[in-house]
Amino acid sequence: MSLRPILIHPDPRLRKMCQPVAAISPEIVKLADDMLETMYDAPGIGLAAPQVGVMTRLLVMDCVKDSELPPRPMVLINPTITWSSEERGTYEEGCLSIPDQYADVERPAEVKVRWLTLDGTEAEEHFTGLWATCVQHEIDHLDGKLFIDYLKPLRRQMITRKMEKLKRERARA
Ligand code: K2U
Ligand code: ZN
Repeated sequence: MSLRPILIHPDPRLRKMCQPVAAISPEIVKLADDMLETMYDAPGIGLAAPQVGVMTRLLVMDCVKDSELPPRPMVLINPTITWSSEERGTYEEGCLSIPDQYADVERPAEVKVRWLTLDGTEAEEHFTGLWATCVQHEIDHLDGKLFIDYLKPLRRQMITRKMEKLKRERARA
């Protein structure tokens, strides 16, 4: 397993529509492994393949936050949302590609998602709470969408300017 560098917004690779996974190859298995390690190290509760520069429809998540409970690492390949609740919920979201910026985002409170697991079987689950927020946030990444796209233009622009400054400073370091 190895840590992968996480791309920081703005980056054109974070704005691409990702391609479906065609076959579950050893490279895909290693990518999922590395993404889980990178997510836990960040730390985060979700991570999408474009965030580590791989433009494919794969995401990982583990929204178990209580350290007393066993972790629940999940790998979702070619995920699709098959149902969204009318009811909506608001959560203060962050993003590992937009460090230290948080804003309230409203989304459907519950979603049903279908995906392919690493062993090639179909799965479907009804997500609620933080899991629902996280899986929608990650699937947005696969479509080149970021949580700041739900904010007003001025707020989005301010955050983008801050990230451009951060990248300039990191480049100098
Ligand atoms: O995709 C990512 O960048 C990881 C996101 C996933 C996420 C964002 C918003 C809401 C839920 C999940 C986070 O950066 S992981 C860090 C985090 C942890 C707990 C709550 C919010 C964000
Ligand atoms: Zn994100």
